[in-house]
Amino acid sequence: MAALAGPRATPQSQPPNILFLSVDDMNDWVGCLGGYPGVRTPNIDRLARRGVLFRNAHCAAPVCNPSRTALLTGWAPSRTGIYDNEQWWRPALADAVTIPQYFRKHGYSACGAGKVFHHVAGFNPPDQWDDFQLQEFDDPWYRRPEWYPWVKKIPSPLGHPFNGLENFPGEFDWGVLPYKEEQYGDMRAVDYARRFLARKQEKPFFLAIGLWHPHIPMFAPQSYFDMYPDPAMPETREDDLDDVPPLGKEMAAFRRSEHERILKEGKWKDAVRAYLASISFADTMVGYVLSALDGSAYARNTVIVFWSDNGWHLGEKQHWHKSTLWQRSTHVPLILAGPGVRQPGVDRSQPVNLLDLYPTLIDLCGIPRRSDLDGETLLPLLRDAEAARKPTVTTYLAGNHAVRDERWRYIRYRDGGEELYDLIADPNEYANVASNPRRRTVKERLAKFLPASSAPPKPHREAYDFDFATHRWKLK
Ligand SMILES: [Ca+2]
Repeated sequence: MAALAGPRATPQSQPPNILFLSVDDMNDWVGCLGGYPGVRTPNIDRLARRGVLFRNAHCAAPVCNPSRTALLTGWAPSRTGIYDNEQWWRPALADAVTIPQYFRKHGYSACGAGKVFHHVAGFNPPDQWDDFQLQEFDDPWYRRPEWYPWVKKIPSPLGHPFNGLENFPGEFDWGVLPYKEEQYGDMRAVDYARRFLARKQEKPFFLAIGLWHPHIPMFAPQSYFDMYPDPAMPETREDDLDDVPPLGKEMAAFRRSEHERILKEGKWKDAVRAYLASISFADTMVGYVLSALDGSAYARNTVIVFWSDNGWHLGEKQHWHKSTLWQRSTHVPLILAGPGVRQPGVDRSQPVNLLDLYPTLIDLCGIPRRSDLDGETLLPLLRDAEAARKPTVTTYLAGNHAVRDERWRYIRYRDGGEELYDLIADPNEYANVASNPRRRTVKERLAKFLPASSAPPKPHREAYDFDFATHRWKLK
């Protein structure tokens, strides 16, 4: 009967599976990206050597929901009007066909665990997936029941807040939980990947494993803190915001009180250490998932995508968190490995965007292209390390954009305020040279890539009644 079988029946021509593996709020403090000398990320670094590391990758938006919505719908924030964490994308974008939905239409199964879409109730509709295991949190005692209805609240464990900061925002805690590594929430997503990859899969699969770390709260076992007994502090300048226009200052001032409190209480180094510990913890989780894949029947025929949804400030520009248009917030780790990835181990430094992943995965898996996606396939760059790329755009809130090429970052805010940085001469973006007449042509060239228009923001959550049990939204 073998002679009757079509070409797709032979193992060689099986469309590749996808392992879509993500971390949250991981900036470029990753060994292979060189953002923080001394950080320990052996598993991510190993993946970068066996695949292609994009050294100049940026998110579509510098905060969880708009970044993930853009990546998974393939549509830029300026098109969708999804700009912040308060906007449910699903009721607002009735026509969206996300990556998991599109792959299911074309013969794939789509399964996942952890944080893939934004983690609050209503952002991860169950109809996206054949199977999904919801995010398990390390701090259920802080979680608001209406946002996390699947989480069982438990009494706060002895010793919290673990950072010693009373009356600090509960989610922004850090320290060592009285748990073993196996009891951390991200291990449940790892377990899911292990079980999934050990089973016989009837269809090619899209497996999304979304790790929480190094997102706050930055909890990790003691051994990860022990890796960084006396961490070097990020470089900062007191007068860094002096040449930043008003809307940039406003973005930097978001949650400023937390920065001030961290400084006042002498906790800056502690928090840097916790972030490093959380990065290394995430790296261990990445290693577990990759080992599960390597030991499975799918090791040879699975495309691996590793990404972070946005970066993270640790006091640079007097700011913590993300939600800015600077390199700290927009620059993310991105690695592709597996079938179709040529010149492995050769880094790419052309500007790319998480929006480019949707069309890239379509091309790597040979399913029909979509003409309505805002990203651009990375296939030419995966085949030829020298392929040219256009500058790429990150948007934060309506009408504010950063355009990044191989050397420059040009920011334009909705009121016309501008910044321009030469990342080669000034990697920390200290000197805004936007008003330098000698740089006018650079600005004009990059300004051509600004979105022509900005969709009005979609409604915030308070505009809806939402029922978690049925996953239905109704505009009030
Ligand atoms: Ca995030």
